[in-house]
Amino acid sequence: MNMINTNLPTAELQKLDAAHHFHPFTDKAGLAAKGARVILRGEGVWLTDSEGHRILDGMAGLWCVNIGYGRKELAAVAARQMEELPYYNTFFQTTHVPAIALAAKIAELAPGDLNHVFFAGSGSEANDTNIRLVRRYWQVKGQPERRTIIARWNGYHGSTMGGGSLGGMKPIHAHGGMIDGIAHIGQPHWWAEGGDMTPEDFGLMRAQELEAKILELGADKVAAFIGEPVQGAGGVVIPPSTYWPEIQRICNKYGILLIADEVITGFGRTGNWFGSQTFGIKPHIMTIAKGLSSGYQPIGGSIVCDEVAEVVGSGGEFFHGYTYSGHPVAAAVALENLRIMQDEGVVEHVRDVANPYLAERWAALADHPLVGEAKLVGLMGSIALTPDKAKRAQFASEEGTVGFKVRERCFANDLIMRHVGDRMIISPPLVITPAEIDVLIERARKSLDEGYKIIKDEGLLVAKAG
Ligand code: PXG
Repeated sequence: MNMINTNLPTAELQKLDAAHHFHPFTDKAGLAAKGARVILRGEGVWLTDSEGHRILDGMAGLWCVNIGYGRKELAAVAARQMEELPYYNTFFQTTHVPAIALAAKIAELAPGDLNHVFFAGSGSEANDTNIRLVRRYWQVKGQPERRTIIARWNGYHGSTMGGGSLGGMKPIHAHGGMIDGIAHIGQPHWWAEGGDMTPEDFGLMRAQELEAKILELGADKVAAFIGEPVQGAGGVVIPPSTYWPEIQRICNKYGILLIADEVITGFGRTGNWFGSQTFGIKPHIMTIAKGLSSGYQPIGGSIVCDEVAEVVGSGGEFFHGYTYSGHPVAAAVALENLRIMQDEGVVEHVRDVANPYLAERWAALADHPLVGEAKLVGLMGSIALTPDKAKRAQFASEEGTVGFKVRERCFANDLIMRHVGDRMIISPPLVITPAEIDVLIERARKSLDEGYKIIKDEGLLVAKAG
């Protein structure tokens, strides 16, 4: 098959897929036995698969298709750019118009003095850039010992060796190890780990782990702290209100660089252009990707503040970069995506229309017998499934067993709502309308009802001891 042939029967596509396509984060043998779902096309918040199902994409692809599928303006810009200049690099004292224009636009949108953009092809690459950038910063400042980066358990920063090491996902560390000079502290996940504390006290306590870790390592050894304003892949963990102000205070106190990983929270997801604005964070560096191009092209980057850019820039050549840093087609498409977001008021739509409408309906799901809490910020939400709400109990079954069963019902009901362990998560395209939110909620409730029945019938509605 050397052309894209969508007329092949599903079973044949699945067979070829199983034979030759090695999927990310997938049990290869398990998928081969079952067959992958084949997605053919998208329009707005809707996907169509090879069996003709019309699926509401409650995850915006992988948290990225912020302006929705099928925007022809982006295809037109890509075609035009490919004809004019499909590729040129930004090494060797060279530049091109799409990279210039996109960097300037990002600097205009980013808060404060985040004025300098180092481009990458993805969020993982951008975080690898950040590791080298903050270590180089301290070298140029004459403190080369300052190289450890502190991150959080259950954070996600990508799956390259650098990004995977910054992330706090033990199964990723287990496959191939970690790079050196990374340390982890606890996450601000009150529902799962807060015990008898109030969310505010717990948030403060978790933030203070940063100070304890800095003192343990020695402040003169610590380069930076990195965190997602809201943990996405970790299960949409919205931190208590006390958390980020305390993290900021500690970073300021010890002069530690603060990196906000905005790969998911950037470009409107939380109802502001950046999650840092929603949570009052003032980072030195932001990691961006995903919503930058609404996923229409692979592009990411690091937005760097004046001081860090000046220091690193004063140290001679910075030995870092990617063939596709500032790729002209990706940059042109990202620029058009941002133009649409601004012209159509997509961030305002999230803040003034979609979030208020969804917030009310999402919160109402907490009435469901299987649901402990239903949280939402902007258009990223999570539901904690539990056998006992009052105790915030976990299930006795292996973590994720129940979540997987509910996700299977979502798939059967043509809703993409993911599970992370026993949490259900959503992150729909930012352009979702109130009528589409009604469909999302209706399908989510139906899936929870069906899942609840299955879980009861299978004897899984049992709390873990302790
Ligand atoms: N940082 C954050 C906060 C992310 O969410 C990355 C970095 C890495 O970006 P790239 O473009 O290299 O993938 C991400 C990516 C999931 C899932 O299962 C989440 C991501 C990627 C793949 C799966 O929720 N986030």
